[in-house]
Amino acid sequence: SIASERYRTAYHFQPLKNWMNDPSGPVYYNGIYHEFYQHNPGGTIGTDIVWGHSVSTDLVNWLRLEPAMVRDTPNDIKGCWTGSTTIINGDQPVIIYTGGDSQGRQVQNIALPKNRSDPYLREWIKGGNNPVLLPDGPGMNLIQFRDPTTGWIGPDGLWRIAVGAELYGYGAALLYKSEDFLSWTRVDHPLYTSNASAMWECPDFFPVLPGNNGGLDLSAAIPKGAKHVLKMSLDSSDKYMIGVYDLKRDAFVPDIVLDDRRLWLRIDYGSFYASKSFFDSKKGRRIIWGWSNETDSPADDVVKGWAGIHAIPRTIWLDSDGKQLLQWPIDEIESLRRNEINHQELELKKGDLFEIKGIDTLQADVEVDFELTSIDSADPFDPSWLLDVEKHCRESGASVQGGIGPFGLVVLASDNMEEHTVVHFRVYKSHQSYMVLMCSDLRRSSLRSELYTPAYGGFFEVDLERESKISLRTLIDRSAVESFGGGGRVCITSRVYPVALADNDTIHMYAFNNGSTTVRVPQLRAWSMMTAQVNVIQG
Ligand code: DQQ
Repeated sequence: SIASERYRTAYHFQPLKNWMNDPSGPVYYNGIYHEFYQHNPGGTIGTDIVWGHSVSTDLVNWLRLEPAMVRDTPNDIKGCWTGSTTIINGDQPVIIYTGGDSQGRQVQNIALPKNRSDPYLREWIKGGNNPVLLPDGPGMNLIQFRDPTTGWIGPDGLWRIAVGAELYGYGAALLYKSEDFLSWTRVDHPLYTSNASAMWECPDFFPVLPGNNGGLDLSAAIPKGAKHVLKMSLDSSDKYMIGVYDLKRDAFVPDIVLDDRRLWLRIDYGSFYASKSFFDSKKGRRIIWGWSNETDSPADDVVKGWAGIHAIPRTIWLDSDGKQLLQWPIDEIESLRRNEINHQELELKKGDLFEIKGIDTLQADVEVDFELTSIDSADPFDPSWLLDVEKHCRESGASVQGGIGPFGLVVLASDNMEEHTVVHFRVYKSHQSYMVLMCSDLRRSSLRSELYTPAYGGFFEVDLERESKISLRTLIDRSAVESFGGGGRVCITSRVYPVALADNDTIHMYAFNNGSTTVRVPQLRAWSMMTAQVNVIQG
């Protein structure tokens, strides 16, 4: 139906139609960015998965190619699942991916481009010696063994990869070694395992430098002061640990071990899963992609004819204190900005609602700084909130007045506010510092039923004596609301389906404050966002 087409995103990555889930094997090679994706070309549900393939020169506009791999061997007949691309011997791209084999096992397979001089690397040939890895060895589970990482070279000159698995029933990143990337042996210990959870999907392992947003190549020598990040997907969220890669033990050693996985840091606190990063040698940065699932019903997806988007690619790096990752939408996305509006020195007193006019409220990019006029009335922080931040967001929504906050943005709001999505902050005083709560509250986002409408939330720490501004950037793209708080300390991707949007009603956007402390807005900038060429039929 025409109405539901209005939910289709205009500048987030998605296929022309049908189902998409994980990003797989992103890579920059000879001037071209490749984005492969878990894709069901025949319908809007997540079955019969092949590797969809698109290429780009700017990570914004994408050209749709034929699938790079389909289910056509006994080693992947049940699905060509998630994997990674590695460039070996300086110039040879190799995909390693999971196949669901004819015996129902999960195995790892290899594929190589048929013709490296085809700039788009359209055709991929599966290795004659597939599968290169079987789920055998002590403690393994035949159906919990998948999503190999990009390879890296160890000090002994051998290749390594990690594979997500359940080892003796616990979440693990298994470690494998190879001389030629074709024949692999399992190292006698995992890269890392934790008995705080079961299966880890889509592990990702990469080096980062504190305070330096330049990315590091996985296979380069590890610079002094570098840390390593281990990311794993579980409980419908992407969690990560920061630590060091101990080369002697060939193992990841986290800085902090938290037995309760609810306390693990998250890449994104919203609808965001199965992310994968890659080193962009063109611009010397690390970029992370994640999948954002629909939160309407499978029947809605059939009507829409599509399901699943990828979040905006983000540069990812380590905060200067070494304690958490920061993420920011890649600069290229700013090429879609039009009609800048700019407000300066606004003041938001308790109860103020300031309408942001003059831009396309369905496709927008908003950057706003909130400056606190005082920090005296911050309410006390309760560490138990960290165990269930969504519950805390539900109990302290935009209408619940606090000492500092809630303040933030109201987006995709209908005329009478019957429908609206709120992205807001609250500031709390903890022992040594201040804790900022960021929520993306979808409970009033739509009048429709059968939607998943949580109040997502995450906390970050700020040194308010040093930095009295809290920034918010929100990218609005029809059914996607993707927000970056505190310069990318907390990211929340949300999916919303307002009736007013489908009905072509006027949609509003506001900045607001509902806390007792006045908040200044030294600067608020917003833009309309153009529609990108994303896998549409060219012409
Ligand atoms: N999706 C893939 C798996 C992976 C899961 C299958 C994560 O390889 O574990 O499409 O969303």
